[in-house]
Amino acid sequence: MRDGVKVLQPDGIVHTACELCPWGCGMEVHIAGGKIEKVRGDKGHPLNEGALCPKGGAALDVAFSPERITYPMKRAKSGWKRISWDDALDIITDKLTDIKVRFGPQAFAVAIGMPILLGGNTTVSFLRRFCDIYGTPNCFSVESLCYRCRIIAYILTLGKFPVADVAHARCIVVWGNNPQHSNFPLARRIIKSLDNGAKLICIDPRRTEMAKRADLFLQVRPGSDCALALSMMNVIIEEELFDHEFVKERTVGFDGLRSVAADYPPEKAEEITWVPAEQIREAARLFATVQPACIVQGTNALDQHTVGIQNSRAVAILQALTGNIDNRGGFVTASRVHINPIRLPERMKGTPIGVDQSPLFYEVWGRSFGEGQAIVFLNALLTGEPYPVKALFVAASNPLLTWPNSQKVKEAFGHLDFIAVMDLFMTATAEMANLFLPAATFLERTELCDYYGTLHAVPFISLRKKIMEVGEAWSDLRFWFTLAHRMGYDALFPWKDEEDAIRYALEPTGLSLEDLSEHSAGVPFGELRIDQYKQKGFATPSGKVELYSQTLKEMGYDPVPIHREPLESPLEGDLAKEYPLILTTGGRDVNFLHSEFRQIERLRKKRPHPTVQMHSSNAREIGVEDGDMVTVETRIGSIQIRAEVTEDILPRVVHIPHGWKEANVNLLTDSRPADPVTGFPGFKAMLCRIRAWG
Ligand SMILES: Nc1nc2c(c(=O)[nH]1)N[C@H]1C(S)=C(S)[C@@H](COP(=O)(O)OP(=O)(O)OC[C@H]3O[C@@H](n4cnc5c(=O)[nH]c(N)nc54)[C@H](O)[C@@H]3O)O[C@H]1N2
Ligand SMILES: Nc1nc2c(c(=O)[nH]1)N[C@H]1C(S)=C(S)[C@@H](COP(=O)(O)OP(=O)(O)OC[C@H]3O[C@@H](n4cnc5c(=O)[nH]c(N)nc54)[C@H](O)[C@@H]3O)O[C@H]1N2
Ligand code: SF4
Ligand SMILES: [Mo]
Repeated sequence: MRDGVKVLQPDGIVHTACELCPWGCGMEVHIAGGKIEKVRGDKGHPLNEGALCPKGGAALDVAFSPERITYPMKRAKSGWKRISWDDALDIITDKLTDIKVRFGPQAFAVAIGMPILLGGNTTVSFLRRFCDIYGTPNCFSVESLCYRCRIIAYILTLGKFPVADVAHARCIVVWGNNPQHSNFPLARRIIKSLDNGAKLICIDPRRTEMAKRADLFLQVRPGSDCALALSMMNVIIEEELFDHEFVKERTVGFDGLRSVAADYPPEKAEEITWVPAEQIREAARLFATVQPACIVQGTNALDQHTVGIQNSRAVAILQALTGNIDNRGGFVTASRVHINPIRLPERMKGTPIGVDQSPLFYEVWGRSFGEGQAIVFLNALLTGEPYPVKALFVAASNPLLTWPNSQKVKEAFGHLDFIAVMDLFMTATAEMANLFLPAATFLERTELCDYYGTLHAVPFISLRKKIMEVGEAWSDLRFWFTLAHRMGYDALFPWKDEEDAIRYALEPTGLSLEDLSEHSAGVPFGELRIDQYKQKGFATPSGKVELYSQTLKEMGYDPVPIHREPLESPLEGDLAKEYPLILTTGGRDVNFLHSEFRQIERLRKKRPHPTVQMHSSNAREIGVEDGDMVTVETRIGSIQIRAEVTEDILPRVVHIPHGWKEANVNLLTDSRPADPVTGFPGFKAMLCRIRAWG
């Protein structure tokens, strides 16, 4: 243990939920002699059944890292100056008060990162409540580039957001997803099903661990998935393999879909996708005939494209064509606990920045998601339009490395008068800040975790427990509560601490904080909603699955998925003459989360440096060998990075992970909105060129 640690729980084993990535595995924390000794996977937990990934295993290395900053600091003339929490709160309260008077509350914005967005709703919802009361609509988060696209697409198609029930499927399609690295509890469940005889189709430009186990591996060109999905529909419709009764009774727009799919026979799709026509046929037949079947869609690999919404719609449509909706082994939703609403009814005065450009990103049929588009926000900072934004609070995020076009992010942030960052470490973003606030790790906070089960089709609710305090680090929630009280919002923030707030949230559930504390693996809650549509139909305007979307049509978007090339395409225009390679970015590494954990020796030594993965044929062309330094260039920028020469990536495609300060791939990416519906950037299919170093 490091200095300044105060253990708050008695000797023994405390059960909690890991939060070093978005999945919330059950974790045991072993305490002996007043010291935290080790962490282990919780065997009784339905998600991870006793296992932890390397990050989870290194939880104490993270919490006790000597590089963690555990006191507030303000920017001084040279470097940083340690200050007290009282002073830090004074600085930010004065700033917020001043901004509101001089520019209006909308001139204050917040950027929320993954650790608190998915760290349990009791944190992020209270933060948004604070913004509601202060009066700014300008909350942004990584949802501007992650998973909201898929949620919107599934809602537009199915009226809800189901997940793949891999545990009961006989055929599983893993599409743009590398779960051994990005979702280790899911990978375990898929492997279990495969061991029980389920068939596996993998669709990825890289031969991943999962692809190596697949019955069929479709090595697709990045950015062409929509054409592939349409071609699979073409085969399923032509060969009459679809679920006729479901399609007739439960869907609208089949004729429109059929005529679009007719344009994508496998031979034509082969030219677009680079997947052999015969493999497309085989995949379509396998998916439509081995039942039940489900598609596990990566969390962003299909979304960060020109056809982001259409890719996700195509996945939902394939599920519907084969009648794999609300069934075991298909697409299912799980009931979610109904806690007391934390947002205020009169939330969001004014429209967040970016909503005019992407209205569906904000709201679908009155279901509001309540955030602006971060990428458009960058333009607002640079131009002062539609109005000036003066201060930014960065809560658990590192946009300087994780948002597209880092140079532009830096310039845009340079226009701000004031930046506060709440984080565990000194990040690239924090280096630009005026104020640094020390955050608590998940081992240092109490939090309600009510949706991890929903995401995994294993419904349960659990409690993350505060096990210790480290230095002067505060939980994000404690900070927002204290700030609310400082700002005079006591009446609307009546809770004295996290536990008090969670008790309030839990009221309608019939569960108490004590119930949750006692149940090591969380409390199973609710159930999978099997056959739900038979009682309730679908929550779309037509009450049916919308193969053809009138909503999209009326807003000027494609009503049926149609393939459109990426903003930079090897098949259209002249850019490929100068930049002949396709760049996909951000494939996950199980040892890291985005830009995190590079300072954790135990994890770093497993992958000491970033690499650009390229096919041996492309490496040979430029005289590069495995381990050589190369320069990668796009229209946006260039970086130096080590080459990793492999046979496991599609020729002409290269891959670079994100989150590495020493070779930041987002210096190469474009922040133009790629998907017109959501404004998502095109992280997964740009054009680049590579040359040997020197
Ligand atoms: N260890 C770890 N786990 C994480 C994260 C992390 O940073 N580290 N991040 C979390 C978050 S926030 C997210 S969003 C998820 C992301 O999770 P996923 O979206 O599932 O990301 P990956 O697991 O890297 O899988 C993406 C796969 O898609 C492939 N791919 C790239 N471009 C294309 C394309 O155009 N078409 C197709 N079909 N495939 C393509 C890549 O080669 C890669 O194998 O992971 C979560 N889990
Ligand atoms: N090129 C490219 N870029 C990408 C992607 C890609 O695929 N390609 N993927 C995108 C995706 S899907 C996502 S979700 C984003 C993620 O983007 P971010 O959320 O910005 O990613 P992180 O690097 O995880 O930043 C989280 C920060 O929070 C800090 N932190 C950890 N725990 C806590 C806590 O409890 N409280 C506080 N206050 N701070 C904490 C960490 O130290 C870290 O600095 O990246 C995106 N960027
Ligand atoms: S996958 Fe790893 S980091 Fe993510 S919650 Fe589970 S143990 Fe923690
Ligand atoms: Mo993400």
